[in-house]
Amino acid sequence: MTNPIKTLCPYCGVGCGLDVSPPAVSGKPINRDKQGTPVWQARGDRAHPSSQGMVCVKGATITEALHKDRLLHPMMRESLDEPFRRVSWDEALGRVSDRIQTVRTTQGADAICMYGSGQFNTEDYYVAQKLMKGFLGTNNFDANSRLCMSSAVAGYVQSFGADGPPCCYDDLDVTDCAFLIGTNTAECHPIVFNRLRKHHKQHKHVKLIVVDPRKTQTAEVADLHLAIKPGTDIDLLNGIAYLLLYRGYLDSVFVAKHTNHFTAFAEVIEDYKPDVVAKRCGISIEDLETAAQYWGKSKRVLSMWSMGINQSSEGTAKVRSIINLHLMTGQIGKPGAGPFSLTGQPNAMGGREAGGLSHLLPGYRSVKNPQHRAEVEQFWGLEPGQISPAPGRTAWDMITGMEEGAVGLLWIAATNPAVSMPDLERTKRALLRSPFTVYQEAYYPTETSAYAHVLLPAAQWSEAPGTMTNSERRVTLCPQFRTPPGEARADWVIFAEVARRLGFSKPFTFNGAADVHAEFVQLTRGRPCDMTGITHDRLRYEGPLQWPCVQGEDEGNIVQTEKGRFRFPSFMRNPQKLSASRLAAKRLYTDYQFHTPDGRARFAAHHSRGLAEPPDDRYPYVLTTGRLYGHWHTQTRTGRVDKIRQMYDGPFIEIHPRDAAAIGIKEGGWLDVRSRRGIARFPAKITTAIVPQTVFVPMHWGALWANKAEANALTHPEACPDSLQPELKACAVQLIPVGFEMPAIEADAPFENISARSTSLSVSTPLKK
Ligand SMILES: Nc1nc2c(c(=O)[nH]1)N[C@H]1C(S)=C(S)[C@@H](COP(=O)(O)OP(=O)(O)OC[C@H]3O[C@@H](n4cnc5c(=O)[nH]c(N)nc54)[C@H](O)[C@@H]3O)O[C@H]1N2
Ligand SMILES: Nc1nc2c(c(=O)[nH]1)N[C@H]1C(S)=C(S)[C@@H](COP(=O)(O)OP(=O)(O)OC[C@H]3O[C@@H](n4cnc5c(=O)[nH]c(N)nc54)[C@H](O)[C@@H]3O)O[C@H]1N2
Ligand code: SF4
Ligand SMILES: [Mo]
Repeated sequence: MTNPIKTLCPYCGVGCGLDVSPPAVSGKPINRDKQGTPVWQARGDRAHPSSQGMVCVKGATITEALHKDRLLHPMMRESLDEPFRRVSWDEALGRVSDRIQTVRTTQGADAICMYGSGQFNTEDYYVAQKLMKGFLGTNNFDANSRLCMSSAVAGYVQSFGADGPPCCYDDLDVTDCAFLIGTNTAECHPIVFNRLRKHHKQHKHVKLIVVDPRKTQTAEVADLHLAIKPGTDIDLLNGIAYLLLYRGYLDSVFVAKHTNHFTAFAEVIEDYKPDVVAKRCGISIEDLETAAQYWGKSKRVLSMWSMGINQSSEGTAKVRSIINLHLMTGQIGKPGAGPFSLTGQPNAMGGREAGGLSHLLPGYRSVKNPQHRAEVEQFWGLEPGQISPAPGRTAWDMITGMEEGAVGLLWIAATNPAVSMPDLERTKRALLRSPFTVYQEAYYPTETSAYAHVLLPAAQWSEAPGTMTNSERRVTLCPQFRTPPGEARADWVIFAEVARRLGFSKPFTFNGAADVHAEFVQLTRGRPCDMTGITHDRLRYEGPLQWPCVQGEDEGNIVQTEKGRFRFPSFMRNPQKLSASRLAAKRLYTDYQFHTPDGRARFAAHHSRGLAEPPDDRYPYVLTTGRLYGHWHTQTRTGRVDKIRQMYDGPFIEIHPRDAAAIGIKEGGWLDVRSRRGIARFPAKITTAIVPQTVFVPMHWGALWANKAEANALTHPEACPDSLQPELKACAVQLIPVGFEMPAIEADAPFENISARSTSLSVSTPLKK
């Protein structure tokens, strides 16, 4: 029997290790999906330090989605109302590079935009940055991480002087108090939650606090669930800070030695007395006191957060307010403690390392910093001044850019903006105005393919090698173990080929993904995310590695045996040295030296500003949106897995019984949900799991999977001024009951003839301009 192949689950940022085996393993029946197609089998990898053999339903079923409805060949059309025709790679890439040249000369490089994804490998991210920011000289590269992690990035940078979650998953096993705010960890980061829950169950003293307007599966097992009103997180956090200060839990030595700006912060929290805070948040004073007590009395406090914090018009301030609590109690840089942002996508972290947002450069650098630009220009062999000092367009700025006619070419890869962007009607209208859209995808169709002029088939996970970094800064190699279907190619290979066609031949000639990686890590040398000690080979033989991992300090000395275990080879150097340096990589800031000029962390003094679009008489309810355990985003993969599809009947809206009675809606009755921007329809799910005056809809059902059930038809693009991350978690809506039958609605024009579950490449996507 052959050994299983070790890789990483390509769904969420937990980054679980997978053991995958071919469909046919000798002595066993061939593994097939329900349709009878032989498929690889995925299991948890016990040797992976992050997940220790565990997986959730998404990871366990990933192989069933890989072969269905794939985009197999490049396709092209002159205008969006024509059908696609199959073309060769040569024709497609010739067309793309010609168009780039034309736009550069007629409109300038800043009329070119690329919108990428936390589902890229680090190698894909890197080559895209080199092409866009380096050789084309425009910073118009942004990723869907703008909708996801950018508030966490901005918060870390402002408070600590650099990005990078300081904690690790081993902290889950040793903390005394877990403070989960704006995260439905049980459904969205299940294996992180499993580890935490096991520890929580085993140790009576361990407290679990959950802050969420919904009683999620995460909140159900909490010792304390604070069901705050949406948008009152800063009130709560400042309220807890007030109590910590006045109940004697301040670590004044830590504050004096390792922080700045405490006085300004202390002045702000004076306004957050318990009675005021309890009222604003809609919780009891006792619960607020309990939260502060749990925090203050625990030796080790680990806070975790995700989209309930980041997706907010005050997202960065929320992140910094969480960090404030850690700084005032000295809860950082030690086991079981620290502010831990849970990353959404499998390689959102790698994206940050490679500079994959429109204000970043590789190696945790910033386009605004002249020295950073000079370092990268020199490394890439560019003329000084070639990298623009101005941050490029964010995802939403690309939409407004198309509205203004300022975008000549939009290149979308590994994301499905026709479902996931805010204010979807506006987004779709803008996409219709794009004069030339390239869409690089693994599947066909997706909702976004209707807006493309050129479709480029991408090899996805399992079909091309690359690396990904998970939430605890651990890099795992994802080897290729399947042949890409049709003519699909790796994303970075496509970027590099276009670059060469544009005349940048030598800088974009790579000898494989390992070569791209080796070049990229040189740009992390001496940076907070130093990965110069990591190579594809080392990951292959030694297994996943956390950064910082500095070349020379720790070259690695473990190999894998046939049994998949690890042992020290005979030529081993000092194992103590290895473990010391690997140990040092587990947690950041153990020496309390932060990446600010004076080494001190910074307190932030922020008042609560509340929601960007608060409810009013016309739109009296707050709509919040989010995820379900089984589905992944826009369902391109999970919608094609039988087991997962059977878990959910379809989209729905959660509403409190009191509100349901007030508007006269019964369980299963249809509700028209209207915001200032759009309309969607859902059957009602009446539940006390949501606070009154608030409703919840899942984000997973785009136009291909349901009729008018798009969460983002309703949301708005108002964003945090620091992170520019839109407030996808809240908008004001009205609710209108429309009976028990799904009301007849006008078909969504681009998809009249497409059923997502039975498609072939001959399907055209007629679209009226
Ligand atoms: N099953 C599954 N897992 C996933 C994903 C998936 O699609 N499916 N996607 C991955 C990605 S990319 C991401 S970003 C993560 C997201 O992971 P999470 O952030 O955990 O998921 P969400 O459901 O988007 O939102 C979390 C919670 O925020 C709450 N919330 C809403 N408004 C507020 C508020 O004002 N304050 C507070 N405190 N909470 C609020 C919501 O009620 C919701 O329960 O999940 C990752 N994991
Ligand atoms: N209302 C609302 N909207 C939201 C959110 C929310 O909470 N509420 N969350 C936001 C967040 S946090 C996120 S991360 C986004 C996610 O939103 P999207 O990024 O739009 O969602 P996905 O379905 O993950 O899209 C990824 C696409 O990449 C394709 N793909 C997979 N692998 C590869 C590959 O290797 N190469 C290429 N080229 N393509 C590949 C998949 O087929 C899929 O179509 O949604 C955002 N939108
Ligand atoms: S928890 Fe995340 S990384 Fe782990 S198996 Fe599930 S989806 Fe994959
Ligand atoms: Mo995300």
